[in-house]
Amino acid sequence: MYDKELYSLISQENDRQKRAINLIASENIAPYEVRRALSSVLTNKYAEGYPGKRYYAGCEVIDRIEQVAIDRAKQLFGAEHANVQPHSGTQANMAVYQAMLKPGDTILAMHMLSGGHLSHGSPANFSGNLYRFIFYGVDQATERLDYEAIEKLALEHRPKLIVAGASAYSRAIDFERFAHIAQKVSAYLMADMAHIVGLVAVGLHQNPTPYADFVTSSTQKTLRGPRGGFILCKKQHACAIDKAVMPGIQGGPCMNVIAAKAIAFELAKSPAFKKYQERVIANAQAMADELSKRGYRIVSGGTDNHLFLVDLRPQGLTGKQAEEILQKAGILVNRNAIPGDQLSPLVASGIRIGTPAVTSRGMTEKQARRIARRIAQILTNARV
Ligand code: DSN
Repeated sequence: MYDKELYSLISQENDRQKRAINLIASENIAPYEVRRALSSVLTNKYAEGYPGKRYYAGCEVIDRIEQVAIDRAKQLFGAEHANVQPHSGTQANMAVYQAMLKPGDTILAMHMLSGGHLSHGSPANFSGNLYRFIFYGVDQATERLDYEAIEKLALEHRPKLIVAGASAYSRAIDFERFAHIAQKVSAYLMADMAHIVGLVAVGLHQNPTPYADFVTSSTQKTLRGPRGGFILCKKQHACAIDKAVMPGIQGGPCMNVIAAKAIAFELAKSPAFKKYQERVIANAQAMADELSKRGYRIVSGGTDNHLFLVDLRPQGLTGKQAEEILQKAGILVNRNAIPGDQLSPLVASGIRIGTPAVTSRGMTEKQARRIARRIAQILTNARV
C-alpha cells in the first residue's frame, strides 16, 4: 500500500479487533463478501436518482445493482417498497420524518434513557430540534414496555407519528400492538428495527413490516452487512420516501455500499444465518443467566434478543468505570443508562452487553458463560 501511515493504522485496527472480546451490541463483523463489495470500483460511480431515472450517464450496471438490492430487501421482509440509499439508520429515520411531517409536528417515541435512539428525539439531535417529541419509557416494576401507558400518551397528545424500536431494550417488541395504538389516534407508525433486523430476517422476532407504515434499519448490526441504512414502506408512501431520501436529505448514493447491502440481504436468507441468529440469542441468554447467578442485576430480568443491560448500582460501580475496567482486560462493552438512571449518559449506571460480534467469531454458549464469569470476576475484584 502506498500510504504507509494509513496502512499501518488499518493493520493496527485489524489486530485490535482480533484481540478484543467485542460485546458492543451494535457492532458486528462483516463477512469477506460484504467487505469486497465495499472496496470495489462501484465507489467510482455517481448515480443520483433511482434505477431508470438517473441524473448521470453510464448507470446501466448500477441500475441493475440497486434493483437487486431493492428486490432482495422487499423479499426478505415482505415489503411493498424499499429504498436502499440511506447512508445510515439515522438518515433513514430522518427521511421518514422529512417525508411525512412538518417541523413542530408531534412524535411519540421511546426516551433515550429508557433505551430509545438519538434520532428518536434527543434534544442534542436534529430530531429533537425540529419536531415536538413526547416520550414513553418502560414500566418501573417490569422494566418492559407498558402498552397501556403508551396508548394513554398517544390519546392525550395525538402524535402524527409513533416510533417503535430501541437501541437498548432486551425484550421483544409487539409491533402489532403499536399499530393498534397508532390506528386509534390516526398516527403513522414507524418501526426502527436497526438493532433486531437480523433476528427479524430469520423469523426470531416479530416482523414489523406488515404492521408499520414505515420500517427503518441500519445494516451493520445484527444483519452483518456494511455500514448503512434502508427504509421499507407501503406502496402509497413510496414516492414521498424516495423524494425525501434524494433530493431531500442526500445526494449521490454510495453504490459500493448498496451492493454490499444486497449481498447481506442474500446471505440473510441462508440456513447458516438463521443458525447464527439462534446462537446470538442463546449466547446473550447464557451470559445474562451466568451474571445473574453471580449477583448481577439484569434489567427486566433477562433478554429475548441479542443484548441485555446490567444495573451496576448494587456493585457500587458506574457504567463508565465498568467499561474502562473491562477494556483493560480486553473485553469491550459500552456504558449505558438503565431505566430511571440518575447519572448522566456519559457516566451511566449500567453497561450494555451484546453478542452479535462474538457469535460471528464462533462463540458458543459454553464460551459465553465463561466470558460472563470472567466479567463478574473482574468487576467484583474492582469494587470500590
Ligand atoms: N449507536 C448505535 C448503538 O450503539 O446502539 C445505534 O445507532
